[in-house]
This record gives sequence, structure tokens and C-alpha cells, in this order.
Amino acid sequence: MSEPQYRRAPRGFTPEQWEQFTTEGMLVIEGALSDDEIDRYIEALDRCCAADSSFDPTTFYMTENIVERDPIFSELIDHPRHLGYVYDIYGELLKLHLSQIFVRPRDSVHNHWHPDGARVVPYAVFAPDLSLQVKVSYWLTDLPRSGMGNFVYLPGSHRSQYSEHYWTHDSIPGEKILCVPKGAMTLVQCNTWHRVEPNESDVVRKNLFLAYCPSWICEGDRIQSSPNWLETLNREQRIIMRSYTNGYDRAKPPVEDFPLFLDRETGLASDPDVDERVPLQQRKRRTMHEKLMPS
Ligand SMILES: O=C(O)CCC(=O)C(=O)O
Repeated sequence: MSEPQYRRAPRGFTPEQWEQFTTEGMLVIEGALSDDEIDRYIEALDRCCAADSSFDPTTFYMTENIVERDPIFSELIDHPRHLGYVYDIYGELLKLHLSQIFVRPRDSVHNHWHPDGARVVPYAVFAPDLSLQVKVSYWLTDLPRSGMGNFVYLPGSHRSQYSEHYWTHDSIPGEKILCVPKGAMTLVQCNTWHRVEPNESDVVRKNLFLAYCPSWICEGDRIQSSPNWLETLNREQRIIMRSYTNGYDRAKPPVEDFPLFLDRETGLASDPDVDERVPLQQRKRRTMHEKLMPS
């Protein structure tokens, strides 16, 4: 049997992007998708909607685990356009938490202020600096102004577990209403408080969400993936789905799942100061965040 060809980690945060992401809880990258890529994703999104008998074009629609529904979305599991960013945060234990299609036509249904993830004892209780969930969004329709079902967030609010505006649609000082051209990509630190604007326009907002987390956080949109579908994926995609049958594998994945990626700079499967006595699957690997911290 031939040895797997390991890939280097894709490009991730620049220092300026990391500064913005950790300060604001949000990173906006316009022009991430070409027009052809936007068309391709919209076609796949429309295909998924048409295949669902519960889809009603006049009201809000959301469906999950889209990576398993269409090969175009399977490609997104490890797409180098965004994967390096989340690999910078979760490193070798990276996992896809959920993948979603959102369709927001003119409608009264829109979300109130909330952070993502656990609520009663939020992730931030244990991880106040780094979010245990990061959501990548691809915006497939132009959102040039407010009132279009826009995502709204409060920059810097990822540091607070309380808000007097929780569960309301209040417009609050300092909030940012995301107005982006189609093809933009955003990364949200999921402790960031956010809400959704009503859509008072005739433009149907269409977007994709892919959330990532460490492998030991529960899946958001599945319990297990179909084994037949997993067979269709490449090695890294299959690992990132983390469809383990033994629960503790989520914390201690099997040796064949290492390295997920080789180090971006050195091309090595271990950190430079590796202790060779420790088996690969038990060997500490630093994340980008740890490498940045003063020792
Ligand atoms: O539709 C949106 O822009 C945001 C959705 C949202 O609030 C969520 O997924 O937690």
C-alpha cells in the first residue's frame, strides 16, 4: 500500500487579519469568490432547495449538513480558500462543526441578539480568549444596505457573556450591519453577539455557513456521517468530518489521522522541538495562536 501524500497547511491569517479578528470578533474578506464560483455555489444551493419538499421560497429556509448533500459543498470541507484560517486556530484537531444553507427572502423571521454555542455555561467560561467555534460565511448575493436580512454584530462583544439586549432585535450603539458585495467571505468568532436584520427588500439573501471547532466539541448538524459518503472524500476531508465510532477518539484521534497537515513553514509533521519517544498521535503540536504568544 502506498504512503499517503500529506499536504502542507493552507495559508491562514496575516498578522493584521489576526489582530482584527481577535479585536472585533469578525474578519471580512471581500472578493473571496469569483463570479463563476458564486454561480456554482448558487446552482448547488438551488439544487438542494429544489430537492427538499419542505422548501417554501416565500419564507426563511435553512438546511444543514450540506457537505453531505452535494459534491460542490463537499469540496468546501477542506477548501484552501478558508481552511488555513481555522487550521490556525484549531490545528491538528480541526473538525467541521456544521455546514448550512441560509435563504432569507422578504420575511418577518429573523434572529434576535445571541452568541453561538452553549448558552447556560457558554464556551467562553472555559476558553475566554479563543472561541471554541468559528463560522466561515460565503455571501452569495449583494447586500449593499441594511434592511436586507443582513448579519449584524457588535464588534468586541466576544469578551462578554451577558448582554441586556439578549433575545431582542434592538438596534444598539456600536453595532455593525454587514453590507458586502456578493463573493465576500467572513469569519466570525462565535462568542460574538449577533442578530439579523429584517429583509424588507425583494432580494433573496443566499449564503453558506461552515462552522469549525476542535474535534472534541460535539457535531452541530449530525451524529455520524454516512460511511459510503465518507468513502467519496479525500483524506483531509474525511478526517475533518471526525465521524468516529468510539467517543474518546474525538479527544485522542487514531494515529492514521495524523498529521492532518504538515506544518505550513517547515513541511514537518511535528514541531521542531519534538520528543521522538512520544508517538505521533500523542505528540503536542502548537497552533498558530500559541506560536504567536510570548513564551
Ligand atoms: O442569518 C444570519 O446571518 C445569522 C444566523 C445566526 O444568527 C446563526 O446562525 O447563529
